[in-house]
Amino acid sequence: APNNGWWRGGVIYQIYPRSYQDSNGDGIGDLPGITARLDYIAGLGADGIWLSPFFKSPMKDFGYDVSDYRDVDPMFGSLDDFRALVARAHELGLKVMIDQVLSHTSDQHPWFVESRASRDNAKADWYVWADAKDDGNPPNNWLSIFGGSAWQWDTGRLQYYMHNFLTSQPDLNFHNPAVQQAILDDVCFWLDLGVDGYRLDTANFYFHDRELRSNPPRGMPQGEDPAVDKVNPYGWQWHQFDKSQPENLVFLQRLRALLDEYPDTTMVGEIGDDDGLGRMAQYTSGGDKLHMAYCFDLLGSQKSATFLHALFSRFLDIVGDGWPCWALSNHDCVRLATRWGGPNPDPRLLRLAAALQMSLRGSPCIYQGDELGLPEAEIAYEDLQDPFGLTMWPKFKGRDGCRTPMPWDGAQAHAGFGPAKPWLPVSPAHLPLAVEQQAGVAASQLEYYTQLLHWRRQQPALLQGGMTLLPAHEQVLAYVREQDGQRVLCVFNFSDQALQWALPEGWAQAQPLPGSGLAGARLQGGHVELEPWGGLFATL
Ligand code: TEU
Ligand code: CA
Repeated sequence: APNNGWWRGGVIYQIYPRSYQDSNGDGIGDLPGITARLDYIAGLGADGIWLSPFFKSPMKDFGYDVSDYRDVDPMFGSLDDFRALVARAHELGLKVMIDQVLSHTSDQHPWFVESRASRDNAKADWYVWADAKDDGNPPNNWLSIFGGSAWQWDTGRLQYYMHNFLTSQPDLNFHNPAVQQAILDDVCFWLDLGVDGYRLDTANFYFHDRELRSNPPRGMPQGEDPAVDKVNPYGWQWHQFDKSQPENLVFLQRLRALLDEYPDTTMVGEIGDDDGLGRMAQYTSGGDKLHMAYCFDLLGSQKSATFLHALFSRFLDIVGDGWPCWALSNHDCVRLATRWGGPNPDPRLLRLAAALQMSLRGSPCIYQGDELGLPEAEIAYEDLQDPFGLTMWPKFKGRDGCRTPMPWDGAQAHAGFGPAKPWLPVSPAHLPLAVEQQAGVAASQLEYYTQLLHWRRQQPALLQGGMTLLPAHEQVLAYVREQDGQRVLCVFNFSDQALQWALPEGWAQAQPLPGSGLAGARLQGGHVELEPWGGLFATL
């Protein structure tokens, strides 16, 4: 299918339904609440939304444990509420992508209830079952991302079943053709409801190594701070999926063939992997698998110009005809403002991060609230809801801190999220940063994002243009984007020092490209005067 849909360069806005807007006063966000806020998202300048799961679920992993792929959980509303949301979004010119959690189901999904009932029922081979080793131990040393063995002993079947996350998230056996067909049918259901695409949960985990080979012992790749290192928080080893990648690619081609029957639809895969960039490039190449994929490289705590240069240098070397989605936050990691900005994030840094995200080759994904510059919320242990936080506290404080209610109006109860006490506390630090407190305020983060997104739509070089990195520099990351004769020089000072940066060969006549809202830099003779966390866009 042609690689020129809305998604290629479009801005995706991620919504965590539980925490966006509560319309019926149960303290939990819901679909009608989202529908009421779509004009805000359209006004911001997003092109599409990605809704995290709202399907029937016991909510052990807050919806990433699905017990019915074809229905809305009553706490979020009904299928009719979903139809109304899609209709309103399309009225506003917003595309709608929904999460698809295909690699595992809830243990309360009827498929698993049947599968675990015996060793010879029709669904017996729909999950990954294995005998204990002679000593009664699990078949191998695979680990769950949520800690501990990836194998759970089932007293019914007297066998282990595999789970990459909670024990209540048993892994589907994609090697079974009947499973693939059932999954494809469920995906089709939402396409027929008019969705414009999918975010695919753990898109590299669908198949496992059938020979159950143990992972080689490996150290934990260290980020700057293992507690928030997204690549491999707990010594987890991605290897259980390496051997089965060829089958994974074939399934992605089957998924793509299905979507190609629905015009202008798209998929973005979530890639958690040792080599996220490489997997992203592989999965989005050839126009016959995923349209886009995001990896965790910008979801860690590293932000130096040196780190970024190395990252984008490798990206450009390997991406070929692939297409990345650049996320700076999501519902699984510490919010950007705190992760990169520390306890008192410098607003200039947050603006620079947004300018980076909006000027890279690829499609940007904004996590709800990052347009307000929200810091990570402090959650007390007794308020924790995320099982990942409970089991890992205090080494990893869980994911609730990035999932607190969206602040709409700091002057209203619960920041305007809804009439009832929300399921997680609203962060007091978010009240002065709420939408109402920033809308119309010239120097606010919200107005900056709005200006930046609308400006970006007028820059073809940024939407789909090529990208050439300029030589590495200790503090300054710089690259050129070009398309149809428009060349844009992007210069970002990823340091807290003021400095001068010499214009590259051929750019002596550079002129500022106005209108982005980015500040803190000016052209001066043959160089750029950069303030801390300052940057500029220039053209010839
Ligand atoms: O996340 C996959 C994944 O790798 C993350 O869980 C991440 O590594 C982990 O949360 C450490 O922070 C997806 C969803 O985004 C996540 O919310 C789900 O918990 C997970 O899959 C299971 O469905
Ligand atoms: Ca509600």
